Amino acid sequence: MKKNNVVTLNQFISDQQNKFPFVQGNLSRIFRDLQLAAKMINRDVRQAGLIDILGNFGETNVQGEEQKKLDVISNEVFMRLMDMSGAVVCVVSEEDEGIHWCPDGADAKYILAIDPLDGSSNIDVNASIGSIFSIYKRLDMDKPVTEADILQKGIEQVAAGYIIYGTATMFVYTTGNGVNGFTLDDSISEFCLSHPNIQTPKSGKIFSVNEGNLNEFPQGVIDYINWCKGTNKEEKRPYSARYIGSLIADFHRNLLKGGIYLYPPTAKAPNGKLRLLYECNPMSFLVEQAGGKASNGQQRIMEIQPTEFHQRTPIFIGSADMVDQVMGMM
Ligand code: AHM
Ligand code: MG
Repeated sequence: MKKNNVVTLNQFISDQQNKFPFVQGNLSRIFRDLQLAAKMINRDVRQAGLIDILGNFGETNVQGEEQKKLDVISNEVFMRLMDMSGAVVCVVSEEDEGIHWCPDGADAKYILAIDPLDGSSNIDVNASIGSIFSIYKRLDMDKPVTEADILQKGIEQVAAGYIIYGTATMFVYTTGNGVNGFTLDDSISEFCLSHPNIQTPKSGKIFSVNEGNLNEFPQGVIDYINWCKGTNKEEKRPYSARYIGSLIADFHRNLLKGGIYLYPPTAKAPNGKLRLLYECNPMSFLVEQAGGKASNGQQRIMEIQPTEFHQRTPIFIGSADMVDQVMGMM
């Protein structure tokens, strides 16, 4: 990219599309709608401190967790835009129990999975949060969509990404051709290419985990965390502990700087906390495209066969050497 040469996300997507003339443009349409959703949610997140939309919505979602108002709003924004897009047959969301069918999408070929607002317990304390998305192709255009179309392995993802509402708002995505990051320029309301071809460092010095649960982790994970804290000048240990408790914020930092994010199984949550479809698969696609790795402790996250929409999985994700190290110790 030439200096001072501004490339907007729309321009970037249309350039990509021109490289593949057989592409019909439906994916580009979804990306335009995702961008619009991102801008609308960004506006609401930025105003959250000013207008009375902070706090609990008073309902619990299907996971038994309290919903915040902004979770509900973000979910509705995504659904509304996908309903209008005509390029998506259905949406599954962390906030909804079942499948949301898009009225104009019966003949569409794509399926969208979303976590509309992740890390929502951080809204009240003004820490970074984000939206995560993952796109699959339906299995057979001549057959009706069933659960099997949605329960595809992560390796089948066509695209995945997240929007981080941090000090700046960024749209980071992959279609299997590397990872690119775009920062929202508020003055022109456009996402502009700021992080082309993101590669995560092979190793890093940051480990991100909720250490409050340490005593409940498998012994190998406890050993790894103690190893991270041990002293070894050559290996640049002790590493730094950094944990916001907002997956996208922790992931994004580690992606750029090098590091590992761990959500191991605990006694209370033997399958970990994070959801395979809405959180782990999209983040794994991104990290692998950036040169990193993601595992559940036994296998590559993207090779897990999902059996339920809201399935959870333990996850170890980040710089390749760090994921290998914890795997070796488990
Ligand atoms: P959410 O989908 O309900 O927001 O939960 C997911 C969040 C992640 O963003 C974060 O990494 C994790 O939960 C933190 O969990 P814990 O508070 O158990 O450490
Ligand atoms: Mg979430």
